[in-house]
Amino acid sequence: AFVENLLKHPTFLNYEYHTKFIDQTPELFDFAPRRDRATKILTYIADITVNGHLETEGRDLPAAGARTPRAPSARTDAPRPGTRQILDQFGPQGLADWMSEQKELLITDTTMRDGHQSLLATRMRSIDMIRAAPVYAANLPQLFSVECWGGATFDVAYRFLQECPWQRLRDLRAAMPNLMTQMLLRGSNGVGYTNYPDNVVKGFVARAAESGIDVFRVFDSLNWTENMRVAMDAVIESGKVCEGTICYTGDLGDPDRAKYDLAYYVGMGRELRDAGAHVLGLKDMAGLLKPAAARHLVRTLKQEVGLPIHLHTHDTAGIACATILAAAGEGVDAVDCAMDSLSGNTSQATLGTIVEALARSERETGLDITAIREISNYWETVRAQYAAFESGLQAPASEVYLHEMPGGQFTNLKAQARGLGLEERWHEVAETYAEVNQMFGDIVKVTPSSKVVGDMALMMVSQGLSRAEVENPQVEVSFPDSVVDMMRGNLGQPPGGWPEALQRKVLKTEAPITDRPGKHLAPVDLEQARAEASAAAGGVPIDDEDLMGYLMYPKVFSDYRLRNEEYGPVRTLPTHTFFYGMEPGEEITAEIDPGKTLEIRCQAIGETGDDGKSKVFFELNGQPRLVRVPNRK
Ligand code: BTN
Ligand code: 3PY
Ligand code: ZN
Repeated sequence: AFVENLLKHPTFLNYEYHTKFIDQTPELFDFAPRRDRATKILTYIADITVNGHLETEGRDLPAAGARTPRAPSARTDAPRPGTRQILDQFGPQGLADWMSEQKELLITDTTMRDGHQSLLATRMRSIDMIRAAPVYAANLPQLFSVECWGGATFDVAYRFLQECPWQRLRDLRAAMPNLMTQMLLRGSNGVGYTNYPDNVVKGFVARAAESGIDVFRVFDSLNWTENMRVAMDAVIESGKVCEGTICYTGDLGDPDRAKYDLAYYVGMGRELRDAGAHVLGLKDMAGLLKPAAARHLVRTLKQEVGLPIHLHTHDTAGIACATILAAAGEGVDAVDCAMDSLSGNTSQATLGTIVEALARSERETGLDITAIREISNYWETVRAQYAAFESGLQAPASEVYLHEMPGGQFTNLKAQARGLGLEERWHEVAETYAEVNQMFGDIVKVTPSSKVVGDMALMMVSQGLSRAEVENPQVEVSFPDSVVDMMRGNLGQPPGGWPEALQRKVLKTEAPITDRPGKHLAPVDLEQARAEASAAAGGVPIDDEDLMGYLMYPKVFSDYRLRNEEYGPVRTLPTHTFFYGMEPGEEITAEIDPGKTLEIRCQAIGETGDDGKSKVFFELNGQPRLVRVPNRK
């Protein structure tokens, strides 16, 4: 009850919480009785109705119109067998062999992960995905996989959406029994921004496999194979598909960027093959791979490595379809696309367009274009609910060849720049980002290394520091923590190591490490961590999924669990209600358990009393209910 009061308190909700606050705020100790889940959900709705949601305040509103996106109907009762059955029957090597034998271009749909990560700041809620999942299973059984987990989705689910990423995975897995689910795993950085101890990485992979992931795309943010082995071994051990992944950067066609040449990629491809990868991932996270380079690279990797190749690219420059078609011409085995209405710009190539472009060709995909259009129309109505998270990006831009920012970072960094009052100076940020990359020795930029480059670039622009000043030993510079950590060697080693002079300036007398960061991290005592997680979340029981959430993000996880005690299963609310609350006369339903549905009607919003609380009148399954929430407006 103490925690509930704490969470409700305006100071806490405004993120101004500090420890003295507890001592100075005696009303926290007015304990309220324990409440049931329906009451908790009503409290959430009332709070958002009265106060609004912090995340959508001042942002664009969804256009009036369809509030509850309706999924198209599923064609058959029992979905046709798909890649999931091939994996179950023949194992990951059998699946890889099957891939190599297909003439059809195999397609991964990224809408539920990279699509919304790159266009909507990762804010898509599970309920909007779970409605579409059975339609994918029934109407698009020829898909290679559905990327729906990992990357930033894990963190954002807990932190901003107040929902459990594991439950999302289990629900999607159950709704698509014939399709492989796919996740993006940042190697030893798990789904976080820092290296985790080996036993945490292994435990995380084992748990993700158990909860429903079939394909693990494993990469390292510096392309350092050495730092990928723990995660790759764990995937192989789990019996799932290990997609060992090369991140593409630079420009294969530019002799001035010779650090990342064909020999470099072939060398890394062979390392990944020798490390046990079943499939070779080629991850062009920024959308820098030009069609001619794709042709060259795919042809050579197929010959020299021999694994089936799965290509991922972004449409930031507007060229992703051309790149995919070029790769398809050279026999790339699988490619990533997003459903039309969540494709383009910083997201993936347009799925329906690739299917149409290859119709009646050697690489015809076998996917039903009508089914694609129906699902895309559904995503269009879903996207409309998230207007607050649109980036405002109006057009593709060749500027990406200058800054090389990953699609998933672009909109985020823009928002960060806005937060620092640098919105008008965005192109300067982009240029500085490119300079920082050169200063760091021309590195692969993908989470988390991309975040370090972004932190440094924002700092330089906001403080008016030039590259020459940063590099000048005479000029005192206070580097961002993430830069210091990277120069210590804690994200691993880039090809050729870190630039020595800069490293010395950043670290002063401290000696960097040059071997694997995981070697320096003691294994976590998992049972002790479980006890800590439970204590941090008010004594709730912690299962293995929760434990992994806590190990990745201790504070984010604990805060999520504490809010969960306060607000209940808000994941079941319609997206419009979650972000905007309700209007008098409005009615919604929320299925809090299979078959247990709450019918909620908002009757009226009352005045604010002398106690600073507003009354919200509801009808819950026909019974009148009154909820009082503090009015913070
Ligand atoms: C979040 O942390 O942003 C999401 C979940 C909790 C939201 C609570 S509800 C009332 C208050 N208003 C907000 O905007 N956030 C908190
Ligand atoms: C992530 O790590 O989240 C990415 O999308 C990298 O491209
Ligand atoms: Zn991507």
